[in-house]
Amino acid sequence: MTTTRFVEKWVEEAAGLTDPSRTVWCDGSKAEYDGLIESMLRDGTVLSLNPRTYPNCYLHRSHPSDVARTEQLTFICTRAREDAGPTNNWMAPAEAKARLGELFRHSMRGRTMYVIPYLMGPAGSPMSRTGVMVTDSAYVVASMHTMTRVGDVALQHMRDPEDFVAGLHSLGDLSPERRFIMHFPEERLIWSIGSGYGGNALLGKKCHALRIASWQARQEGWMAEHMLILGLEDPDGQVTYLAAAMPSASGKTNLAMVVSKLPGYRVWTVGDDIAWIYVDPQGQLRAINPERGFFGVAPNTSPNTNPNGMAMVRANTIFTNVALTTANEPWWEGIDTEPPAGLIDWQGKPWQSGGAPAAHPNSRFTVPAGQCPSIAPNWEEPQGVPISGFIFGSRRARVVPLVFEAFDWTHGVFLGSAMGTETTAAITGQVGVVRRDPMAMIPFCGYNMADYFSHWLSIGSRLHNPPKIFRVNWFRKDADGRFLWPGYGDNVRVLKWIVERIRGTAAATETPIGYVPSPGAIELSGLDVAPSTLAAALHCDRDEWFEALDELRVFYEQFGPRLPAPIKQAHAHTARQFRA
Ligand code: GTP
Ligand code: SPV
Ligand code: MN
Repeated sequence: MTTTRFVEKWVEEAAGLTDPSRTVWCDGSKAEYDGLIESMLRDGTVLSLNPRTYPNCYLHRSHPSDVARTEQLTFICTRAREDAGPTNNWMAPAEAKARLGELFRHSMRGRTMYVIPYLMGPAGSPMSRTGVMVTDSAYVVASMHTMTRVGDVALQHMRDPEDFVAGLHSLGDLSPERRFIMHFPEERLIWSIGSGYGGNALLGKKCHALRIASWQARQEGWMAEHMLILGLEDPDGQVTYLAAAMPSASGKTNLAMVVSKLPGYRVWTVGDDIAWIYVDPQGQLRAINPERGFFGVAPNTSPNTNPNGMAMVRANTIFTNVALTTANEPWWEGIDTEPPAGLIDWQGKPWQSGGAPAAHPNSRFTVPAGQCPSIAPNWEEPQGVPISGFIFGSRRARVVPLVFEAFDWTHGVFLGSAMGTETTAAITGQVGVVRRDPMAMIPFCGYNMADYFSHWLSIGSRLHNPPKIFRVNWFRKDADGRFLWPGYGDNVRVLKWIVERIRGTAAATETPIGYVPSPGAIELSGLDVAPSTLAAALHCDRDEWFEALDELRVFYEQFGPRLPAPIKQAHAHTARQFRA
């Protein structure tokens, strides 16, 4: 393995602190993956699924208190508190290191320390970045194999001997009392202890590719976003690439690989969770997917809602916290089959009908992206794909219409900053409460969110032809609590309108919140949705918006003078439009 003195020195320090019984350098090979699986089968960390119907697929049951991201235990540790901003937990770097140093001391005693050099982004891309993480969890190593590019390829992409994000991870004792996820963006360093769960433990993902990367992106003039990337192919074969930010468990994976219900249209998948986006020399935004796999939500994935998702998890997949059938197959709520007799729940106990869900609501699958039937042929293109439009989507039972378009870049940044959403099982805590989640980045922005808004505004001024920005909401409900819009495959009808707006051909009506599709502009052929239901889904209620704008004003106030003036002005302008 080619490594650098700086990498070796950092690994030695990690071993000095955690005191593992041995250190293994990972090469990312299939033999290594198979060996990890074998050892996890032996110690019960994973169970084998039906080798005939789910070849090379495994079930992992996590500790019952370690099933989702824990935002209250996640910190940004910058020298100055204001640089983390009011929406992040902050701790002084020295204090964080003192407190976690105690927890990490000897934490790997009797365990193996795996060293994982990983690359975020396609091989050969100038956008790709290297990380080196150490961990005492074989499950984390196997997951990193699927989610990132592990081994020599990572070290070969270092631009200088110190060019890597360092990540120290230990399961510790898995107690939430002794769990912390710490980020030191000024040192490109991550310390995470006490959790084996996805976003807390696969350090390449949220910790590196979003929190540390967003800090670097601001310094270097690019963007690290919680966005899917897709290409919509129209009946003429023309592909338009869009990137969409949606909060956790709010539809990115599903939209990224959606099978169109509109004949002639087809969606190509580039990424389902994170986009790294840069301005090319022509002033065009281009995006790469820094990941190599999908860590997707299992519940409600079915042959009807997400056929590509169902097809891709039939091999080489690790399922976490799903239920198990007597045929040794995975099962979850919303898979579209009745719960079979003899079902075992996510904690390994016989499932009781009428009781708690059999699969944990945040149960997930980890699968190589290349297995997705709709994976774009150019998904690993080093230059990325050109982005023609941005979508901000969230979960709102009320207030927010199915789709509308921003007036311009600045107004679109305002709409992104104004996003609110109902919380989901992807984070520990209450589900279904509305919170502010600008650009779906509230848990992932590694610096002051007011500066993040400024960064978005400044990117716009560097663009030759800024992408149009759209707001969507698949989750609006009627008075009886039923979804107004069928969602899933029918969302392509909305994507079609979006692409036609980008090309200047679709009809829209100007309203105080933006351009809303004119009656008839959204294709409803072959769909059992009455025009009046669509009108209700698109309706903008004056009183609801007044209330929402007021909540937003309170949210903005916490940023004080750091909030960029154009955002404040867009907010004030919208409120005035409603009054007029
Ligand atoms: P993270 O991986 O947590 O970042 O989430 P994500 O944004 O990729 O969410 P995902 O696509 O996995 O969707 C989460 C949940 O929302 C699943 O239960 C989906 O079935 C559901 N969902 C996705 N799209 C739609 C839709 O169009 N309509 C409705 N009603 N539900 C949807
Ligand atoms: C999310 O919560 O937004 C996820 C899952 O994508 S995790 O990687 O666990 O953060
Ligand atoms: Mn996510």
